[in-house]
Amino acid sequence: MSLDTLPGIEQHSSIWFTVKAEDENQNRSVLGNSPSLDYRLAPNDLKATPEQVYHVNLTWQGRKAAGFQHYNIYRKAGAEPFTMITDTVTMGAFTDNLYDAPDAGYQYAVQAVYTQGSSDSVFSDIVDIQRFINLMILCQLEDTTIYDSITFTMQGQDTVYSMSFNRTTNLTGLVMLPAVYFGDYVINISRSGYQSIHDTISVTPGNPSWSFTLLSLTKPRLFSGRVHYDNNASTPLGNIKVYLKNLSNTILDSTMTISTGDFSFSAIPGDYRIGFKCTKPSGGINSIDALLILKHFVGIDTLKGIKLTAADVDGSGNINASDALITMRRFVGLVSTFSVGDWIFENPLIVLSPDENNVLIFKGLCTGDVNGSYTP
Ligand SMILES: [Ca+2]
Ligand SMILES: [Ca+2]
Repeated sequence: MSLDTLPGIEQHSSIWFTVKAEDENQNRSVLGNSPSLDYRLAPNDLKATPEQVYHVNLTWQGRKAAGFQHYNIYRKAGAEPFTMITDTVTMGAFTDNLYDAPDAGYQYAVQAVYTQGSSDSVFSDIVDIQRFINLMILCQLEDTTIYDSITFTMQGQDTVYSMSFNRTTNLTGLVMLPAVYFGDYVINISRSGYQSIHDTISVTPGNPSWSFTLLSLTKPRLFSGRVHYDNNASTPLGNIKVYLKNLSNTILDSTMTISTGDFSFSAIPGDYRIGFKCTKPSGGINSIDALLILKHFVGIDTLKGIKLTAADVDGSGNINASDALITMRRFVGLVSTFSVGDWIFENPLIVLSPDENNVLIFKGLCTGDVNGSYTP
């Protein structure tokens, strides 16, 4: 029989039993001896529900019998034994905070404590708490197998754990980070002489290992370019001289374009400018160019880019009727040169980085040929 089903049992803390025998003629014996037991009603229906990352909500049915004092609540993580986490709860609910506890399968037990002793325990299902992963991050350096002295920082973007890590690698380049909370992290990896990595990574349950390679800033890289005339056909400008310059305009290297207008330099990453020298004859200058320059001056039309530069044939720094007039005079042969020279080229800032190998395109144009009518 189940004591819990006896009517009114909850008001009692002890129960006595006695036996009286009865035969088929309904003759009854005297009462037998009368043993008793302490009755300590146990809680039941314990439910454990994870909530908001690191909480577990516990609820149970508290059928308190007489003499009830409080509940004892126990917790076990994985294969560890149960340990008591509180003995002050008197209602049928409790929220456990696992913020600082490791990931594990957690199980709970609750027992009611009475003046005469404790009830049996009721157990919850196991609640799996998974928030962290052990990360292994390999930081490598280009062109070597010794990866020491790399600075690695990682900053969590969440507001739950907001973890941050700061490490310097040894020869292996390995950064081992235990118990990293799942989420997005900003990472910075740097070492003197190498291009820093600034990135965001998402730490997820399936991604325990990452690797990054810092590229050398002292290793020469191939820089490729192509130069063409700024006409509709984009005519390649072959056999013209190309200079690699630093930002102080010092020539560092020079080469010649091939027939396709292509050229290349090998240089360490940094900021550069490219200069061109073209000895091809000028061409394409006529009255249409002079008119376009005049239209630009009066605001009817607008020249852009290198064509705008090509319109300032007197090098005054602005474009006006004087440029149009000089262009016309050149066309009709009254002058044979421009003070600024016959050729102009684009001259953008070149940022040579270790990880980009794009072919940069440059345009050239004859001074005064603002409609790009020439085919050199
Ligand atoms: Ca001018
Ligand atoms: Ca022209």
